[in-house]
Amino acid sequence: MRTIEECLAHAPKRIMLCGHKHPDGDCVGAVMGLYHYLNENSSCTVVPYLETPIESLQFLTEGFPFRSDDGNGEQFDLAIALDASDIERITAGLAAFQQAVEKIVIDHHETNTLFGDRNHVVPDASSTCEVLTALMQEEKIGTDAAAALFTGIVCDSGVFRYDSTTPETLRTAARLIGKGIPFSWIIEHTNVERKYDELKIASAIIHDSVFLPEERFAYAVADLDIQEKYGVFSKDLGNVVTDLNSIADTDAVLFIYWNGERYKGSLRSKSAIDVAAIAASLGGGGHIRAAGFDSDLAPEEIVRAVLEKIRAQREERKA
Ligand SMILES: [Mn+2]
Repeated sequence: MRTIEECLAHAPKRIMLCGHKHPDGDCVGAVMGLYHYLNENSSCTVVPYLETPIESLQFLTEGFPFRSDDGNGEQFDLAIALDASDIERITAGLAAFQQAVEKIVIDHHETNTLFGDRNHVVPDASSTCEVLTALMQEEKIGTDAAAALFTGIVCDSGVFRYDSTTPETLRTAARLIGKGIPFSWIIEHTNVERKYDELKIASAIIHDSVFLPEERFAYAVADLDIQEKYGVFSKDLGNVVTDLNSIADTDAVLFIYWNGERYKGSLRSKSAIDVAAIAASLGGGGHIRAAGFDSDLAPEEIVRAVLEKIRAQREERKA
């Protein structure tokens, strides 16, 4: 696929867009970015499906009619799934996606299962928003679309710090900045600012974290007790793993938190360790430098399993 306009080859009248559960900046940015692009440049009815995003991303959805149900009974000529590596990852709009006449998948996850009739997956791209922008005609991108797409790129590239950032990522971001978007506000609001209570619980979790210098590894656990003590729950703990990853002399970090049903593990690495492989071995997935999984194991067992995998990767590298 070379252009978004190719998606419209069968002249759809009703289009639905969807992303994945617990939508991150790239997911919300892609769904809303494509929503604005199609709305402004086609005569189609476009319905974005998204779970309600976290507060720092709500500036992208506020005032726009997105839907969070599964869309059962809704008929669409075309469905486009964005940033979802697997159909199992779709929640909002899932039924509408499955019932659609034509299904297209646009993504950047190497692990994408290619569940569309047409699949456009670029595993080397920093973000789905980068993939999507490349498919758009620059002159047709308005400021609302540009702000959404830029948000996705900065969120998934860690503001251009991850090695998924390429010259093309920066060129794409530059073109979007050229649309006159408040780019420094977007970076600050989505990647720097934190709620006071979130910062307090993060400090407490880091205070009790464990750093193993000889393993170049650190981990922390947020069980239900600490979440209740601070009144901050799993969906607002997303930054803690980034805090852990800022510890010097670590190659990989692990943050384990109770999400109300199970423990979730969130992994980050700076170099040397492929955390996507570790997450996959524990039933999850993600990228080389950022990955996650759900687990029925106790936190100490999760730590043990992850440490074993890290050691194995080091051994393999030496061999
Ligand atoms: Mn993404």
